Amino acid sequence: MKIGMIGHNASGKSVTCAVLAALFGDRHTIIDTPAEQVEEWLRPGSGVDGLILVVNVMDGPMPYTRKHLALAAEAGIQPSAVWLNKLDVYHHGPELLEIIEMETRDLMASYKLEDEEVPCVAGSSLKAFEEIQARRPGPWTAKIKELWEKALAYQSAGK
Ligand SMILES: Nc1nc2c(ncn2[C@@H]2O[C@H](COP(=O)(O)OP(=O)(O)OP(=O)(O)O)[C@@H](O)[C@H]2O)c(=O)[nH]1
Ligand SMILES: [Mg+2]
Repeated sequence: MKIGMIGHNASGKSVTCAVLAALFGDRHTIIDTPAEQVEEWLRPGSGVDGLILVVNVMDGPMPYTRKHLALAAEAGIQPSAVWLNKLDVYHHGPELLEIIEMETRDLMASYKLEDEEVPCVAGSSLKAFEEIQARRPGPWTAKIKELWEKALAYQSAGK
């Protein structure tokens, strides 16, 4: 499976990619570029099977979130999952988290991408990275595994 990382600058694509590569990289290829370079590979006929959209929970959707979803829609590639990242530094209530999720889904819908059924998981790639480095996978690693499993399940359901 060839999966691309999309999302605004500094949302955590590269850290997320590092964690996913450490956990699942033996069986899958993950494409990660700086936000500005996503348009170089997110094109029709790119051979990318799926996308993981990373959103920083402290910011919500940002300009490159929008731009990458527009590119995804043009390329006809549906995001396979949304990762609400940096939950470790998020100290607001669950209501605000729901609003960020809703805003992200609304944005996908505005580009005529599927929105309601797309799995959305909140967690922290940096914390997962630290757990893996320390060889002590824990709750943060479990969250990113959940993201990946849900993304693959959504994709294999033929979305
Ligand atoms: N607190 C916290 N920081 C994080 C987390 N994930 C990433 N970061 C930090 O956020 C910054 C940006 O992370 P990157 O992974 O480089 O972001 P990116 O989306 O690849 O950014 P571009 O390549 O510029 O588009 C780095 O300083 C990371 O260490 C997280 O879960 N929690
Ligand atoms: Mg990066």
